[in-house]
Amino acid sequence: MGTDELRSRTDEAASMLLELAKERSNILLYSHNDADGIASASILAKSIERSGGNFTIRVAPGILHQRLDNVGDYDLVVFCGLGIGIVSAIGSSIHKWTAIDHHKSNKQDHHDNVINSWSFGVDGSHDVCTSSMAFLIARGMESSNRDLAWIAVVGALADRQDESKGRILTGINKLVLDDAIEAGSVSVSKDLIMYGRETQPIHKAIGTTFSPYIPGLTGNFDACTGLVTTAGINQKDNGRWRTLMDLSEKEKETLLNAVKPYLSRASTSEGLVDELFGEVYSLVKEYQYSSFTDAREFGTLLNACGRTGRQGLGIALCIGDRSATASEGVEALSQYQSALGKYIQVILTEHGRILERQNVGIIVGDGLVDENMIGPLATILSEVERFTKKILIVRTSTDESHMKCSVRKGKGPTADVELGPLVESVVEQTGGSGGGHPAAASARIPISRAEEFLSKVVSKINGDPN
Ligand SMILES: [Mn+2]
Repeated sequence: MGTDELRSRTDEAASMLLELAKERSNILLYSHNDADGIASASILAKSIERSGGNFTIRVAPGILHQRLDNVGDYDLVVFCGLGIGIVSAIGSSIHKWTAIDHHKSNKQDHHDNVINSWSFGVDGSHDVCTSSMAFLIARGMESSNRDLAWIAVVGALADRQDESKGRILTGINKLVLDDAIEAGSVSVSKDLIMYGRETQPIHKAIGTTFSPYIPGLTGNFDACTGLVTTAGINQKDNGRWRTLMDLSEKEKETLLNAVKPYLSRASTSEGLVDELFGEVYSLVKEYQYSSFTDAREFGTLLNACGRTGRQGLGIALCIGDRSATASEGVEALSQYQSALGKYIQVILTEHGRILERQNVGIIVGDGLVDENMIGPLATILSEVERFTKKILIVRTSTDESHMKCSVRKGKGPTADVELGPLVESVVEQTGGSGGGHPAAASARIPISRAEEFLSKVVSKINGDPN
């Protein structure tokens, strides 16, 4: 089992898709609403269209809460990254379907139609994501679809598959990256990795860097301005704000050295500095100095679209007419960033928002956090120093009498558990739905069972087998 077997399955899926597309079939792409899901649907949609087929895209907040109505009318349904539970959710309503995924489950590979990387022994946390699998299928349909590889690179980075040293892409993601480079759409270099590398004033780039979270600087633009000034770096050039891209190598080194002491305040500082410098991926066909040129920033943009109900915009940014959508994309991005910033500020300052239970931190987002935003919020909070050695649960209430929560491992050494399978097993006892990856999971639980769910998760994390 391994990459070759996985690839032969994606090749099989490619042949099926190609055949159906050539028959002008109607294909439904049913995708997760995160950046990886939007990227997957975009890649497959474009490939189907090029081969003559018709596609419809539907985007959902995950298998956890899917509405599988009116899916039987299509010749084929492709589920992208919707997670565990798909087989039972489908029942007998669809005659032809396939699913690609990289979520980790207790009951993997129980259906021939599910292509899940873990079933092939391929690490779905680092080496492959849904969009890189979608790209393998696209590439299998027609080798000329190689020009879509950049979209999968964006999906992989947005899914944080670049957590190895030097922030590199590995495994199948690396194969996809090589295709993107050969297609002339991505170039790789080494640089400071901060948010808005090409677009933001330097102090803003530091202040909006959430990965890693820099204590004292993230979210604190005044401190960032002070730091840049003290380091002797000019913030402006002829009245124009300089960006990280404009800095000389010497200035970048100076800046990194100035940031280092802040990182060492974090209890898990070791290795954090490494995360601020590494491979950066530029989308060379995009307008320079826009939010579209840095592949990580593009990924944030897709997440912003997905999490704020603008999935169509995200897809259009990947494969549609850019001129009509660019400014709308930038607007979505800024709303998304400011919502996250507000949530973090309230959570860290308002009494009662953080509950500590042994080595688990519970963040109460009820009445504050939009249910679609808790995934990205949990990811950012897991980088905050206070939670780095903990497992973090971010919860919020939904308007349909449910509690939705996202569970993350903090940066430091945490309890040795696999969160996706753990959440899945608790959901079996409490009702609701849930699952995910070893270091990131989510669930949706009837509000009446929420406390029971949380205490079961906490005790399992702390080693209680029941
Ligand atoms: Mn994914």
